[in-house]
Amino acid sequence: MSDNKSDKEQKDSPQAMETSGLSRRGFLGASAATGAALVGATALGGAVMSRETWAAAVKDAHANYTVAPGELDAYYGFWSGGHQGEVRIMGIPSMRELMRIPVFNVDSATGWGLTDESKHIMGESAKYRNGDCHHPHISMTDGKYDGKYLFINDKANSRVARIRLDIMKCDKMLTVPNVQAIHGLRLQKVPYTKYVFANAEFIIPHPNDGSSFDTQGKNGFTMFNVIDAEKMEVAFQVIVDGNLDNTDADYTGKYAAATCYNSEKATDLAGMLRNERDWVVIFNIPRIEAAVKAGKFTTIGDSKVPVVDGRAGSELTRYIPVPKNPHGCNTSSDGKYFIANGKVSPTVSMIEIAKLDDLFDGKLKDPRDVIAAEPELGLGPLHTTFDGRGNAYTTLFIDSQVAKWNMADAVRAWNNPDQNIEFIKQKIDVQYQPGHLHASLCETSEADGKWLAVLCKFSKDRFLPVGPLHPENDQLFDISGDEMKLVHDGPTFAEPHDCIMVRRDQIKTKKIWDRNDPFFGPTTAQAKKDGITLETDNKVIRDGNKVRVYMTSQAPMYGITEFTVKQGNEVTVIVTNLDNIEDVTHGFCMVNHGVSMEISPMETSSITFTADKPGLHWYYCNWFCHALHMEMVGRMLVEKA
Ligand code: CUK
Ligand code: CUA
Ligand code: CA
Repeated sequence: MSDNKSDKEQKDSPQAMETSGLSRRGFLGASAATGAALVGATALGGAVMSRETWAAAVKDAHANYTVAPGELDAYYGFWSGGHQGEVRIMGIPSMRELMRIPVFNVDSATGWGLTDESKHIMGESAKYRNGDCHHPHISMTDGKYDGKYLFINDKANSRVARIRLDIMKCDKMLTVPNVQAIHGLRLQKVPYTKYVFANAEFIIPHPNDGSSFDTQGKNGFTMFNVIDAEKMEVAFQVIVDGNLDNTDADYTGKYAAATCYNSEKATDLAGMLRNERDWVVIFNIPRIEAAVKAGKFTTIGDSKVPVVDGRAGSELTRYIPVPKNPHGCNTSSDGKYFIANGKVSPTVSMIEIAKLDDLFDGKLKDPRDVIAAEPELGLGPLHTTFDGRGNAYTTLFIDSQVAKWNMADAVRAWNNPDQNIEFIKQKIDVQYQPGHLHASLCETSEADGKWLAVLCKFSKDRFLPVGPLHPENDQLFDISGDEMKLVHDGPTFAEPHDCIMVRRDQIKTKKIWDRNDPFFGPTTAQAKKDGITLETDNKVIRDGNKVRVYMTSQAPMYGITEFTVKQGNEVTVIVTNLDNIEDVTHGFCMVNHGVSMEISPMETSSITFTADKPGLHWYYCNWFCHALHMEMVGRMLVEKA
C-alpha cells in the first residue's frame, strides 16, 4: 500500500479543496516519508481545519438534525459490538444508544450467560465468555427488511446467532462445525431469507486432530457455510480454494459472492501478499442445492452436514480474479453488481451479476469478462454502500476518507479511457481510518439515500482523553443532498465493525412478554413437571440435591421472602414477574453468589447456583422498580451440611 501522491498534489486536489483544505494523510499509511512526518508533527499533521471551525460546522448541522427530547428517531440502527460481543440498538439520526442486546458476551445486568434460559440458547458454547461479532443483518422478504430476525457472526468462537426482533433477545446460537472463525455473514434477500451465508475465514487441515498440520495440500481448506435461517442448522458446506473474507447475496436468490484475500494459502503476511490478484468466489446456490439433493456430498468427522467440493473446476462455483487482498463484498442496491473492495489495491471491482449465468454456462471463457469496471478510488478501499440513486460510497482506510462515486459513470469511464469521465463526486475526510460504512436501507431494494454511518477505527484526538485505550469514532452523514454532510460523531466502545439501519415502521416490538413465549419454554416445561403454575405459585420443590424455588414478583415484593436449603444444594431460583405494566422490570440478585438477572413484565427467568456457604444470604431486586425498590428483598438460609 503506497501513497504516491505528493503533499502538494493532495492539497491541490479538487477533493482536498472541497473539504476546506483538510489534508488528512493516512497516519497508518505505509508511505513512511509523508505518513511518518505527519504523525511525528501532530496527531493530524498537514493543513488541519481548526477544532473551532469543525465545531461551528457541526453546530450548524445540528440545528437541522436534532431529535428533540421526547421525539422518536426515524430509524433503528443495529450496531455490532465487535469483540465486546453484543449488539447495540441506536436511534438514527440522534445516534442515541437505545439498548444493548448481549449475545456472545456475559452480561451482568440482564444475566445473559448466567441465566438458565440464556445458557439453554447458547448450548455447549455457553462455556465461552467471549465473542467477536462483526456483521449484523436483518432478515428480508422480496429484498426488503421483514423485521423478523437479526443474524450476527462470532469470529472468535465460530458461531452464528439469531436475535428475535420482537423481543430484541438472542433466541438461537449455532457453532459451525469443521471450520475456524466465522467472519463474513450476509443473508439471502430473495425470495426471502431462507439461508444465512457465513464465511469461515481460516484454512485448517482435515481432519484437524493433530495427525497433520499441513494446510497447503488437498486436505487443507476452509468452507462457505449455508445455514437454514429458521432451523438455525447448517444446511450445507462448500469447500473452497484459498480463504474467505466477506460475502453478500444477489437480488435473484441465485448467487452469493465472497472475497478471498489469501488465494496463496499462505500462513504469513508476506505470503498472503504474494499474488497481484486474489479472487471473488461466486456460489451458484441452486446448483449446490441440487448436488446435495442428488446425494453428491461427503461429510466430515462426526458432523452430518453435507459437504460439497466447490474448488476450482467445480460446476458449483466460479473464481473471478480481482486485485489484491480484497476485503468488503457488497451487492449494489439496484441488484446489478457485486463490488469487491481492493484494500491493497486502490480499486474496487464491479462484477456484473447479469453476466454470471453465461459464466456458469461456459458462454464466457474468461472469468474477468464479468468485470464491468474497476474504478480507482483512493487508498485502502474496504467497504461500499449505496444511496439508491446510482451512487456508491466507499471507505478509504488509508486516506481516512469516504469517496462518493457514480456507478454508471465509473462503467462509462472504464469503457472510454480516453474521455476523462469523472466518476468521483466527492471525497470527505473522516476521523479516522474508516472500516465499514452503511447507508440507510442500502442492503435492500429500498435504499433511500438519507443517512450514512461511517465507523472509524481510531478517534485519536476527537474526544477527551481516556487513557491509552481509545474509543472508536462513529460518524453520521446526511447524504440526501448532492454532498455528504457530517451531522454527528461520537465515541463507541470496541468495536462496531458494521451496522445496519432500518426504518422504524419495519420493526414491531412487544412491550410485555407473552406468557407462552418459547424464550422461557424449557423453564415453563420444568414447572409443569413440578406441578407449578408459574403465575400463581410460590413454592419450594426439593428434588434430591436439587432445590427449585418458584416465586412471583410484583413491585415491591417477591412472592417468597425466605427459603431454606442445605449446604451443597444446587439451587434454581425461578422468578415470574406479574407486573403487567410497560417498563416495570425486576431483578434478582443473590449477594456473594455471582447471581443476577432481569425479569421483565410477565417474563419468567431462572438461574442456578450452588449454595456452598452456610449462613444467611440476602437477595434483592437490582432493577429499580418502585419507590420501595430498596425494600424488595428476601433471605436464603443455608443450613450446614
Ligand atoms: S470486517 Cu471489520 S472493517 Cu469484519 Cu466487515 Cu471490514
Ligand atoms: Cu423490583 Cu426493584
Ligand atoms: Ca493475497
